[in-house]
Amino acid sequence: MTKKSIFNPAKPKEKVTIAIAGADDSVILDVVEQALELGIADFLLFGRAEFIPLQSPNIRIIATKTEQEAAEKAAEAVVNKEADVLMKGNLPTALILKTVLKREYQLREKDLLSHVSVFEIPAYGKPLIVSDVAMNIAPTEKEQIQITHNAIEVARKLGIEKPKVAILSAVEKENPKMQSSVQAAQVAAYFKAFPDSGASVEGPLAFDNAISKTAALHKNIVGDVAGDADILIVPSIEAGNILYKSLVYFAEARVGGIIAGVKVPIIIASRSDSADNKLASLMLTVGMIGK
Ligand code: COD
Repeated sequence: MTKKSIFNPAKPKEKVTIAIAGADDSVILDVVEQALELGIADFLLFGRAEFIPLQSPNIRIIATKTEQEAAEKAAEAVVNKEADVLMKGNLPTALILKTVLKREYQLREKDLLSHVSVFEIPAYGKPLIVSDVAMNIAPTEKEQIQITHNAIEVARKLGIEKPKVAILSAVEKENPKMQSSVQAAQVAAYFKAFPDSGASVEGPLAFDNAISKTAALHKNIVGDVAGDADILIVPSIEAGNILYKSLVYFAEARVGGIIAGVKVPIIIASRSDSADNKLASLMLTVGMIGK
């Protein structure tokens, strides 16, 4: 981990308490032990107690019988302010998302919640934010606009003052036969007419033109964003999920994942993510608290 890493924040002024839904998992327990060693958090661990063989004055284990019960009790812990952060452990993403969306918990802050991934990729000189790879399945134009707003807000909290946002498709010119390219143009047009958005938004852009100046110049694409994006907005969960996993498996990326648009910090890492990437999600979230 480099000193400048976004996953290596200063210790929070006050220690936070993290409620983990589905802590009965060896990778999650590894993350908990590392976080305890770093002294960055206390934990409430929800899951099958017989699979949580940890003892520490900084953790409390709450035995639950089903994944549903673990998700609900952990969510209730943040709702009741016994914990500051909710983290998904070893249970399906859709289950924790459905729980978070329950109206009685009143955890929604924005009309649309979205998943935001923050990558550190050795081959890219700065953090790269990608959304939405895990929550909104096939966003409409209106939803993609809110996903973009949510991602811009996260970028700001990370200190990127005027983020450069690429709305991705497979091409850089609108093609009426390719819906994602038409929608990308509409989303980009919306932001161009919205000068207070605090971001430069362009689309459609293909992936290479968004992140490589050489590729952009080769196609004579000029503009703030082309080749230098801070944020990539993907057209669908499938495209986003494949990009996420390609970056992790082929490009040695570290990644942290959170839900944006909610009142409390929520950490959602993929179940197959390594302990290191789950710890990255935790550090990212702790680093953004209070910003
Ligand atoms: N933001 C705010 N409200 C929402 C959102 C959202 N993103 N999604 C749904 N809602 C609201 C709806 O307006 C409605 O009031 C209520 O929640 C239920 O809506 P449904 O029936 O469409 O939603 P669910 O509960 O069936 O599904 C919501 C999920 C987020 C679970 C669903 O979209 C989903 O399964 N997403 C993919 C999750 C996944 O499998 N990820 C894995 C990839 S790693």
